[in-house]
Amino acid sequence: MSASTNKRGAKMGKTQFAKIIEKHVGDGSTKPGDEIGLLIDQCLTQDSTGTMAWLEFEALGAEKVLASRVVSYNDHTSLSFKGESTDDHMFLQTVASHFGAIYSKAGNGVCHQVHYERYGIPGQTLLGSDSHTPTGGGLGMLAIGAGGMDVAVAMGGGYFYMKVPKVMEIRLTGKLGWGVSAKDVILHILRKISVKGGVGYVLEYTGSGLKTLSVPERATITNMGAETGATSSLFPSDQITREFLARQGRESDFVELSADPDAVYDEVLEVDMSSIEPLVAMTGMPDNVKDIGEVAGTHLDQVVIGSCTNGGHRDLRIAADMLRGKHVAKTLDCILSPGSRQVEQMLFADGSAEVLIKAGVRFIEPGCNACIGVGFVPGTGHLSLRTVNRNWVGRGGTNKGFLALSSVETAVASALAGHIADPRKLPEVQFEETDYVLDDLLLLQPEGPEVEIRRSPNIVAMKNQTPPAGVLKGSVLLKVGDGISTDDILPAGPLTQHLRSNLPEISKFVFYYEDKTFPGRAVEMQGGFIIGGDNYGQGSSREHAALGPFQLGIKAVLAKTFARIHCANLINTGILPIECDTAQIDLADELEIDISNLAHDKKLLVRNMTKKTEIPATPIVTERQVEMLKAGGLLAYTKKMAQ
Ligand code: MIC
Ligand code: SF4
Repeated sequence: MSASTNKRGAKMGKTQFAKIIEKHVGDGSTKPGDEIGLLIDQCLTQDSTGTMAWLEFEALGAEKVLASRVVSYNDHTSLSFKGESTDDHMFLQTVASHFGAIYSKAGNGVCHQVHYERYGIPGQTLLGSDSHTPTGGGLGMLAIGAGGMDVAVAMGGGYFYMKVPKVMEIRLTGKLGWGVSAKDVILHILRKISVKGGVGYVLEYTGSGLKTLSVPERATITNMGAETGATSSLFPSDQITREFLARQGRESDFVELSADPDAVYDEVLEVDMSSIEPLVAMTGMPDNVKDIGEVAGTHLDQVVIGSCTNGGHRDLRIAADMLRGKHVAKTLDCILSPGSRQVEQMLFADGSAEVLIKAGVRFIEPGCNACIGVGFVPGTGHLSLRTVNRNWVGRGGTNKGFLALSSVETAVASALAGHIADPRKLPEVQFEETDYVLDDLLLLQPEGPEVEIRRSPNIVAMKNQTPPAGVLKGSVLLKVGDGISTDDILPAGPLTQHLRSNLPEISKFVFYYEDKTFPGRAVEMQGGFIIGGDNYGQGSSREHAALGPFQLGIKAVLAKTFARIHCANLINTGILPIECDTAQIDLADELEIDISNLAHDKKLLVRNMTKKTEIPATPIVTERQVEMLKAGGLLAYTKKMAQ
């Protein structure tokens, strides 16, 4: 594609996003709104979505991975509180080795952190079966989160299809003051644009403020861009990126990349970093953001520091320096888990680990741990302040305790005080860089097809995808409100983490907090419909939020609007997403939807047999997805196309 022109015919520069997709278009078009088939250079899977992704990869019949680098991570349930997870890990280790992927062992850290440290390459594409895959954008990589099936296809060398998003420029100016950090920048952006503001966009960072942000700080911002609903977030690859890669012993991976100075964006958001104050997202949604002054003094029972958002050395070293010679409040529990083993080793090498332990911090091995509700589940009515990225009710492994989100600086000041506190009131701490520890001991290189894949009885292949009936019939089994997250559809944490490879068992937890009778009723009635509200399925890439309903026989989900990854997961699984006026449908209504002429550009009619009404509806599908649905889903379709 040549440089584009504006309405008057003048040449316009290209965005960084446009430059990357032009180099990776394998099918379709690069025009916003059109469908593109993207060539994927690298893939990552993690242990809670990875078992299904690898089972799906096997079901495709490929002999080995074809993407240039594939890494299977063990991070979400690395603590293996149940033996089933250990079984899953053995499967993941052997399946990766067998098919030619690198395996990151338990204790090596969270996929996103390890990936940008050791493998990310500016200008390349990365598809990961985790919604925070865009963390890699901190390095100038186009990193996108997707469901396991899309990742399985990409691992096998297939294209990743998506609607080409628009590009929002986020122009950073100024410089962060003491006590304010990258997390506050993304909380500020979330407050401005909300958890829906990034839907249909890539967020591209530019401006004079860029030079003040290191790669790990940029990665905090791109990580939590996922909470705006954005497809991805991108920082340029500049001198700061080069230095970071050099310190990782990977300077040869450096490629300079940025938008043209005259690039034209669909939207622009100006962010003056000098004016940002410490912020806290209170319980409920990541955009429930308050100024520190509004919430300071709120009692806390727990503080959790780490995760893929704030688990880097800069953050944890600052935490140690703020805590040096002090003690966390007696009334709360303070937990810290580094994002990676590299960070962990650096904290030991520079003495920070000892400082943290002396301060009364509980130092846990690198991994997702508390962030996904594996351990450290808050007590009844408790409030936990966390440096993670999600604070939905139920997220920490319970719906009885609550989560708030902040920077590391605010979390540490609060851990010292026993309540939410302003870090700017504490003496300023200067971050000192130390050498990166380069030790890839827990990153296992593949050995090849001679490796036997070990499977336990908990690993159950999914049932076959079959073409749908011409008319979908059934009753409305559940009606939910706006903003339903994948955690609402299928909670993570202690309830289900060990069942990620067992659909018949995990599907018993679908809508667990919403309505415990739902799975039983769905099975009894042999499926039916779910009615959702706005932004249905926001949040994680958790394919299980589609696979669980598929297992229970759900035929279609009708909502006001859908979140991107979940919508794709529904279609890949064989469930039709339909947008319509859901106010006209109630629980237990009998519906009939004729899909025999399903087309991407044709409306459908939802017949409400109970109310004797007809509701015009839009199937959220592309032309290719119509074919996919007719085949029964992505696996069946990919196999059919390969014949
Ligand atoms: C999350 O943060 O919600 C998770 C757990 O990392 C998920 C993936 C999963 O459900 O395993 C995600 O973000 O995609
Ligand atoms: Fe792990 Fe939490 Fe990051 Fe998800 S958000 S990858 S659970 S650390």
